Amino acid sequence: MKPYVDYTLYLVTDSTEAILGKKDLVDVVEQAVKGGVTIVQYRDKSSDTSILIQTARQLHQVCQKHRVPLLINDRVDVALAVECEGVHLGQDDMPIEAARKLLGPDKIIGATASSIEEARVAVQAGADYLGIGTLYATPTKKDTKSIIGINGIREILYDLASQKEQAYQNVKTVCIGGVNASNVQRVLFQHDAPSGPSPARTIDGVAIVSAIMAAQDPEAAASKLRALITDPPPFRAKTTDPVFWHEKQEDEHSHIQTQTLQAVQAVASTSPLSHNMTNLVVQNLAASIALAIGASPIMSNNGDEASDLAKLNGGLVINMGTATPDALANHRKAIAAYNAAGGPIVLDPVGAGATAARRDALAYLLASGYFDLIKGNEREILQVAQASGFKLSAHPQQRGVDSGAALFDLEQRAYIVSRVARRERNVVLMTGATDVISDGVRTYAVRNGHEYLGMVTGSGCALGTVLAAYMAARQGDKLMAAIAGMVHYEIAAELAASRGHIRGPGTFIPAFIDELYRCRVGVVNGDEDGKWVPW
Ligand code: 3NM
Ligand code: MG
Repeated sequence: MKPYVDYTLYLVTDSTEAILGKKDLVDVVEQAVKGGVTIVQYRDKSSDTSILIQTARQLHQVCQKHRVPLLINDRVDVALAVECEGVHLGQDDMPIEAARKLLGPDKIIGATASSIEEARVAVQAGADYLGIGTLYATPTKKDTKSIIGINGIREILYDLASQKEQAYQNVKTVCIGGVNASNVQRVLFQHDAPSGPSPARTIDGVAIVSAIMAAQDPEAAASKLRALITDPPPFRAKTTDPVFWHEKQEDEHSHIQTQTLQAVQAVASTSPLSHNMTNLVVQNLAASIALAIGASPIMSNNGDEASDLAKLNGGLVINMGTATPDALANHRKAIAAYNAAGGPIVLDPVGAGATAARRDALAYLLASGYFDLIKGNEREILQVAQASGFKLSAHPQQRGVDSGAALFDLEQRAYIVSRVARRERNVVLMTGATDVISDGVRTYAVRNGHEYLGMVTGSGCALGTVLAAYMAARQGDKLMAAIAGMVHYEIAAELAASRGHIRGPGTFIPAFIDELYRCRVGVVNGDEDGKWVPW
């Protein structure tokens, strides 16, 4: 019978000095297994056969002691010689069918797959598991065929899930390439996303070389990775499930209204930090707006202070307005800090599609961490959709490409927004005359607001500032928190614009800040004067 294999934390060894250093391979593997590695692959591309067999024997003893399976990379003969649990075969190695004949039905045979086609072929040939990659570029393997990212891995998982044959459902999967303690939780979280119409399929584990093999203390490194894999990620919503209005036996409208009023109060009473990494032009307005809603703004583009700021239970806005290499390096540090602390991050992909540099910046940021909310106008969100691997060609024809006119009708926009949110497993907001917001399950159109907002520099960026504060103050239902922030913002704009003395966007700005403030105070005090009804 085939042994049961736990693929959760899959260690691939490396004997090169660059990674192993002066440490002893067998020692390192034993420590790693003690730390929580669940399966080991001995990978050695350069040693002679006699050394391979000798080392494999020692490794097998260690693995057997800890009841962890040992596989050999490439060398079926070595696996046969030491009678370990199986092999891992790359695309250039022995074909799976041939290896199966030599090893028999009970041995584990894994295969590398970088594409849907390779995955299908390996499953048909009888692979027990697939090592899918390369996820991220990694110095450990420089001859990688293709860097496929989260999207590439998702596509393969999705294809497996949509096949009817049982073999596709049974095959196990691990991803490989550049996985380490700073990204493992996000990688797993985003592979969990139900990205297609068929049932979701999750990944069974992560395969790791350098984050364990190169560590000073391989046991500690393995045990930290194991804990990160097991623990819920800090950025997961703090309640288990979104609260649905029908469960509360309320109508939807009044549920959102109640949630919004509670959220306004939560922001006012906790004064959450809204940490903005944004461009000079909008800093002043964004800070004043944050103060008006009762949040506590800080404008800091220095990635090195993000880890201290992330401890203050606030939210972060990453505004791509100035996507220089310097700024991006700072963004990456801050993203890691907030993801680790669980503080919400709002991504504002300003001008995402406008230049090649901005498209690259968007891809870089999306690979840098988990964003709780991505907000942008129609073109920006379309760019995010593309970067997220969402195939727009599968959707109805665009209507036109004129200036600010909507490219898609409302229903199409709602579809795109909800699918991107599902893929990214977050909240996506597409702003416009009608805003569309979704968490992949619930999708809403918000019709509040005023055209003057579009004539004020930085009003879109400042909405990000507000949303980060709202999501920090209300960490349970992220979608409702974001809707509350939007509603506060847009209703204040309506109230401001309707004042008698407003002549245009210039006089509108101070009135808008006043109304943001008055709405907040009104809700907190229950004043007649400041009363406003969301929606
Ligand atoms: N195979 P690290 S990537 C051995 O894509 C290997 O098939 C890959 O090393 C593939 O965990 C890789 O240090 C190296 O990034 C992964
Ligand atoms: Mg190989």
